[in-house]
Amino acid sequence: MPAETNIESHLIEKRVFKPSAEFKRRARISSFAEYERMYRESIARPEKFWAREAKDLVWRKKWDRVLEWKSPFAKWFVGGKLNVSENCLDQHLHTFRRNKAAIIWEGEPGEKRTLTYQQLHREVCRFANVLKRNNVGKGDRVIIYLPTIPEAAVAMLACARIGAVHSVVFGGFSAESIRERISDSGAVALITADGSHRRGAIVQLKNNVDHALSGGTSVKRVIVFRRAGNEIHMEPGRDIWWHRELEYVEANCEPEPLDAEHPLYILYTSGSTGKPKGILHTAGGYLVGIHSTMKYVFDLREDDLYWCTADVGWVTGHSYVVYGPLAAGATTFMYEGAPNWPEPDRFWRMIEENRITILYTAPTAIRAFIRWGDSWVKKHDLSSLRLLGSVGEPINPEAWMWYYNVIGGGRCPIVDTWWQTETGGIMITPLPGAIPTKPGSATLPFFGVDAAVVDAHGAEVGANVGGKLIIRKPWPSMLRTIYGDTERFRKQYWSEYPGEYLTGDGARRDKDGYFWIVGRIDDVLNVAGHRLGTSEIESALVAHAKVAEAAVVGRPDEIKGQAVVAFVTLKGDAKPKAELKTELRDHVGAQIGAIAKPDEVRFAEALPKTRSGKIMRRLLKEIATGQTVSGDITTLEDFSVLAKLREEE
Ligand code: 7RM
Repeated sequence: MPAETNIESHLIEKRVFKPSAEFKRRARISSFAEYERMYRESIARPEKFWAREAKDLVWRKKWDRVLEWKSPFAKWFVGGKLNVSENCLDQHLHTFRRNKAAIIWEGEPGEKRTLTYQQLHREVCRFANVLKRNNVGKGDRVIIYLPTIPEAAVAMLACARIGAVHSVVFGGFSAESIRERISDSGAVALITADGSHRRGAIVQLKNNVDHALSGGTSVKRVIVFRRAGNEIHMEPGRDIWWHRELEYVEANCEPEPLDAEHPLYILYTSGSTGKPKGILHTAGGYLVGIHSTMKYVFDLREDDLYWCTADVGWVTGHSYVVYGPLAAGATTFMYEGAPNWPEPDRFWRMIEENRITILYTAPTAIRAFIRWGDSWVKKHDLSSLRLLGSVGEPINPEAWMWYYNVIGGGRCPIVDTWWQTETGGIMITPLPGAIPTKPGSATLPFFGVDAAVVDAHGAEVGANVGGKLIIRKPWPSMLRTIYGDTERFRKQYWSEYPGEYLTGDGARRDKDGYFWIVGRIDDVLNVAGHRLGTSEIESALVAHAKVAEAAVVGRPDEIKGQAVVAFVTLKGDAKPKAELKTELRDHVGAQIGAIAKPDEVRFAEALPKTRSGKIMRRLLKEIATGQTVSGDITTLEDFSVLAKLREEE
């Protein structure tokens, strides 16, 4: 294959970790052979496979057809009726789970709350009645702008109960982002809090909402939960208090039976250009996909205490903090605040105190923990953990090893789960009792997922050749469209390889068929005719003892086409000296080869990231080329990072 079409790979990882006998003994899928058999069957007869999975849920009316596929439009469980909130709540009330903890929550200042399934059900019913009382009905869009508190789950489930469509906006986003999402979705109501706690300070949520709504929008009602107690303005005729409203409502609210294809939520995800895309998910297929991955990937047991550290404003918070665990009848742990508040051992303290058994977090957090030092971890007993998960970015092999040894005590399998807002649920992942893991690889596709790496013509590439990651068959939790923009939906995801879903990620498969995600296709570098993914160079840098984090981007270069620019943050005591730059260049040269050696190394105090922790390479590219930063930056977590990077130019 010519170099222009394929991404090259130079960093080959050789370590393999087999599931332990101990883990296999109790696992749902406990051998590779069993995974293979089920996978093959799920690809050969997907409708049969998914119908079986769907039977785990409660349906008010059984579907007539499992799938109707008129590419690129899929309908799953056609003719079926169900209610997502009924599946997450009511079904458990007829079982011993009635008094089981559904949510165990900790606020950043340290308050603790536990809601049993019975209690959560009651809160959701009452709040659903509050929505109804305020003229929110089936099909109406509702913006949820809340911190990661139980009320976020209550609000989401209450919408699902009456068939309203929620759109959660990250608590860290600005007034402008809220305004944009209201206008795109045509939301009639907004649910928020006075404020939220973050690193000891109060985020002025309600104040942001006031700015977003000034000048008028489609929002007629703002329901405000009192969380932080900060003083706020209440607009007469528009704003009402959550706790006051509860005084007027009953605790009975029957779940509305909804078509399987009824919209459940819209979640906005930033595009590199233009406005954010409103990814639309629908009730039936989504819940089937989420429930199935929850069960197999996390190998859930009834007595697990499961903690996914994601904010509810990210798709991971939707699928694996709220809907997945609750549909499975699990206990989901929620935490409102920052991982280093009041000190960098906050996570480990909560794991020890609550005896958390499953931890699902992001590489960005893992790299921060490494930087803060092992002593914070060592202070705590983490022996309750039995399974670890990673999501959001490629996990650098060195970070994987640290996670495995220092957090997992060499005892816990790691599930590195690849998926997207668009896919709704996990797509490529190890099954912890069945699939041997390799540090840095998301391993193999989940059941029913027909993933492939292809060249420019759509032909599958050979082992260790990079290309574009696509999904060749529809799956239940797939996005249905971009809200209000079907043309963009077609163009963005389905036009390059007609009938097949374009993920936008670059990847390769190794000789065992394992997938290695090398980053976004837009970020791939072209250095003297060699196409290099960002993740390998970054992983080589992160493997250096003094490096905490690295982001690699291309800068136009007359001779090479693109020059490699590396932005590097250092660990605690390392000094940003000129000699270290040379050392890092040579280190990459030795690890990968001369072609990948950064032409320029820049030390940074921090890298620009989204609220879910993804490095925004697009901004770094603009900085590296001396351009002004343009395009959508509404998802940037900390604007001061950008200012500092500019100063250092
Ligand atoms: C769940 C989520 C999606 C993008 C995706 C990838 C990257 C996510 C992994 C990963 C390598 C992983 N949704 N990504 N998980 N890359 N390994 N395990 O993150 O819509 O916010 O982002 O994130 O580039 O396309 S998302």
